[in-house]
Amino acid sequence: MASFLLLLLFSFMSCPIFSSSAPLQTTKPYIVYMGSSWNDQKTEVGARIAESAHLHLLSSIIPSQKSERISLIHSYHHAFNGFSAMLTEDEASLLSDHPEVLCVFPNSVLQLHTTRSWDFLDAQSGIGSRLGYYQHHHSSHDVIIGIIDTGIWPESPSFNDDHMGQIPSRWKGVCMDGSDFKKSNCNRKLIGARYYNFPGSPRDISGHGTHTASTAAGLAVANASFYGLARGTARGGAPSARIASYNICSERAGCTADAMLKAIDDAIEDGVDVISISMGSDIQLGFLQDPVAIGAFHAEQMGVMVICSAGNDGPDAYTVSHTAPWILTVAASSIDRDFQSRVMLGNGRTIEGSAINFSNLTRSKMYPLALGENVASNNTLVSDARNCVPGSLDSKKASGKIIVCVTSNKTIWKEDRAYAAESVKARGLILVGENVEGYLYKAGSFPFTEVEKHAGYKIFNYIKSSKKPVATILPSVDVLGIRPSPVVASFSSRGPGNLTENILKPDIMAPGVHILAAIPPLSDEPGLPIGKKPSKFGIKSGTSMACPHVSGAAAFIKSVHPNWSTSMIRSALMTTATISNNMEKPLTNTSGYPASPHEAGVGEISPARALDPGLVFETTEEDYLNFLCYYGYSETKVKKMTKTKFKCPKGSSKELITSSINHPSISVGKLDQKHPAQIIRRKMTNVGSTNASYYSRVYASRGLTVNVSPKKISFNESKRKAWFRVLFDGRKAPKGYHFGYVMWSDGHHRARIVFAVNVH
Ligand SMILES: *[C@@H]1O[C@H](CO)[C@@H](O)[C@H](O)[C@H]1NC(C)=O
Ligand SMILES: *[C@@H]1O[C@H](CO)[C@@H](O)[C@H](O)[C@H]1NC(C)=O
Ligand SMILES: *[C@@H]1O[C@H](CO)[C@@H](O)[C@H](O)[C@H]1NC(C)=O
Ligand SMILES: *[C@@H]1O[C@H](CO)[C@@H](O)[C@H](O)[C@H]1NC(C)=O
Ligand SMILES: *[C@@H]1O[C@H](CO)[C@@H](O)[C@H](O)[C@H]1NC(C)=O
Ligand SMILES: *[C@@H]1O[C@H](CO)[C@@H](O)[C@H](O)[C@H]1NC(C)=O
Ligand SMILES: *[C@@H]1O[C@H](CO)[C@@H](O)[C@H](O)[C@H]1NC(C)=O
Ligand SMILES: *[C@@H]1O[C@H](CO)[C@@H](O)[C@H](O)[C@H]1NC(C)=O
Ligand SMILES: *[C@@H]1O[C@H](CO)[C@@H](O)[C@H](O)[C@H]1NC(C)=O
Ligand SMILES: CC(=O)N[C@H]1CO[C@H](CO)[C@@H](O)[C@@H]1O
Repeated sequence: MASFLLLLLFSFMSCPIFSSSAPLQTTKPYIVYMGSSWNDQKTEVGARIAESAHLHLLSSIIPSQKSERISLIHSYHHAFNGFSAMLTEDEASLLSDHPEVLCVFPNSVLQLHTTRSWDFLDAQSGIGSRLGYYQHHHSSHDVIIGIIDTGIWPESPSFNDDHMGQIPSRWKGVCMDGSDFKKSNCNRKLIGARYYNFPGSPRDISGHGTHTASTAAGLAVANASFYGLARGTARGGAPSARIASYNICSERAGCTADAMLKAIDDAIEDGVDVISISMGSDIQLGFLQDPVAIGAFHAEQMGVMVICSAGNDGPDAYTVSHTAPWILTVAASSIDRDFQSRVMLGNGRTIEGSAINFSNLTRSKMYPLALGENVASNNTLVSDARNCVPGSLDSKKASGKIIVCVTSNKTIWKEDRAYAAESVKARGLILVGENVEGYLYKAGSFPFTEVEKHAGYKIFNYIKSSKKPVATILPSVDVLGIRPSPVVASFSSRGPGNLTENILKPDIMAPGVHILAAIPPLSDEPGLPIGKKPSKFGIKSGTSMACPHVSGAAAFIKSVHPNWSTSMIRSALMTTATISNNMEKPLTNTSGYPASPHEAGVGEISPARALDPGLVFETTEEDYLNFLCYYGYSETKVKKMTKTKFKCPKGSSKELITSSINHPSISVGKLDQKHPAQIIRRKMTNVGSTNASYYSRVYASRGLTVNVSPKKISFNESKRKAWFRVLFDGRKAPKGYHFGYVMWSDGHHRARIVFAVNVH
């Protein structure tokens, strides 16, 4: 057993694994992480001392004849200590063995968590419509949200600063000049703007950062729409909060890990309360090789809450990113709005489809209807033409017709199918099949719609039975009250976490399908109808869009409860999340099955209820340090991450992670069927009425025995905190994951602790 454990730990303890192949002399950017910052004075002098220490360390590694290479790309010294620099593989390897260094890993490019090409369609954000009370709750307390993203479009009406008071005096951030961006572009709403990749600017031209910032904290803008679609008031989750924008992306370099670390370090020093990150790495290597996990750890230490998107790699399991327990990880759901575009057939039948298009076709004129395979170009595979594979259609045959294609070949994106039809001058395109990508394509002026399989059969039958089949595609309209909703988006990344199954991930779910928010009014934004001016609002989908909903909600709670710690706010959001949809049924995924916590986390956010959770689970820095020990990092490394005295608990093992953190959810990655029960402890803090009595109830799937003790807990003036234990017994349970929750209620408040237990 001992040797097995050792092996297991070894494979995780070492940071990056350097290949022992021939030494490479070419250099590339590396990040050198050195733990907690000792620069307490926060002065210019302190910064210079830190930088010279970093240079000194570099010069001890880089040979003197290469001294021109002794320079830093970034120096991190506010909340944590480290730097990035150009190194050879050998130098990186040498540095990683240096006693002052925790980890060395190559710089990497992070992916934005919108669905493909930042281009989706979408609707009024759920938070806007559901949280009308935000308007009545313009709390005076100032909360600052840092958005680490692609920058911002400062002229958007969402960032207007009318009615905003003076910038809080604790704010230490800056507004940087950059190309097409002046200091004066900042105001009392957008109070800070930085960028990190050169040449660059705080200005957003991709639309991603503007969209996420306005979703988190955009001012209410009446009559916003995407060319008439999704018309309504666009409003951020915390419309009274301030925004600080950190652009870590550039067209040339992408969004880089070294800039991410620098932005987190700056944001903490500048004085933000919440950091919202809608991007991540494709691969998860380890908590101390992940720039977001490292930065967020130190942010949490300094009382700054970090909220991240789960990623868009669903619906496969083990795809969720940002799995560190100190990060709030957000899955994406649909909202109760959809966009429909009807097909009218020559036989008078109408068929419902989903699309966003701004075509000029009308009800009164029909166009010839043809299957893709019937307009195939010579020497092409029938199956390719049937699928509208680009290049498979003949413009002589297809021109002027509405084409019908299937989606049996899943490797082709709908954008490409639409392009295939449009480029052969087809009059429109009807796609038949399931919307596997989970978002709608913005077809601009091209008549385009998607229909379900059974509707497709009606079209096929009509074409077969008619000599001259004709049809038209009617305009898109937005449809409200879609049931069921919310539904877990198919693209939303799924748990369990790839690094450890003893923390439940994702944490929580929020709207991320077809979200309407501010964008730069640029003519290259997809979906622009012919002859229209670029829109100031756009529709996008992705967990990128879900994350800022939670960031806004967290800022809102912070504004009402300024003294609450990050863990109290996280707990309040998690224990009050809802697990039922607008049909009063359990949440589902797009296949119609109940959504598991590996899909939806603890459920959909419910910010209004999170204001008054009754009970909260508080975590400490020590919880997270213990977690790192249990995960397998050496005490030498973990000690460097804190300024307080710390020792790893004796007998560290991954099994102990579940109970090492007072997390508001429970995940038991392995419950042995042959062994006696496992007991998990949690500690609650009463933040509701002083004299309150809470009773527990358990909801668990059949076979798994779950017992809570005590069953009743009474709080009073002198007793504000209480422990309870949850016993899991899997001896009668079938193998595999079991889900459920413990609910504590005093008749008024309800705190739900969701659990996932894997019986082996
Ligand atoms: C909303 O905007 C449209 C044009 O986009 C305009 O026709 C309409 O009058 C506006 N409605 C309100 C209430 O301002
Ligand atoms: C998950 O972990 C396995 C091995 O531990 C690795 O091969 C795989 O690439 C990881 N997946 C992701 C998405 O990081
Ligand atoms: C929905 O959940 C069911 C049951 O867990 C699963 O089989 C199915 O693959 C899921 N569908 C999606 C789209 O995730
Ligand atoms: C509709 O738009 C197409 C271009 O997409 C144009 O060629 C056609 O003339 C327009 N028809 C009408 C009736 O405006
Ligand atoms: C395709 O084949 C037909 C008949 O064999 C021929 O008339 C037509 O010119 C061909 N088209 C192209 C683009 O080669
Ligand atoms: C799907 O389309 C691609 C071309 O984009 C083709 O290479 C592939 O063979 C097709 N797959 C199937 C199953 O037809
Ligand atoms: C919140 O914190 C401030 C300063 O730390 C303190 O003065 C105030 O009493 C606290 N409020 C509550 C409700 O605890
Ligand atoms: C709580 O109960 C105690 C004893 O019953 C009472 O003295 C006290 O006033 C109560 N506190 C509140 C806030 O109701
Ligand atoms: C508070 O509750 C504890 C434990 O239930 C009890 O021992 C104590 O006497 C109570 N204190 C007051 C002031 O009611
Ligand atoms: C929103 C919108 O403009 N939708 C258009 C979709 O296509 C139909 C015709 O096929 C138009 O009539 C709609 O106006």
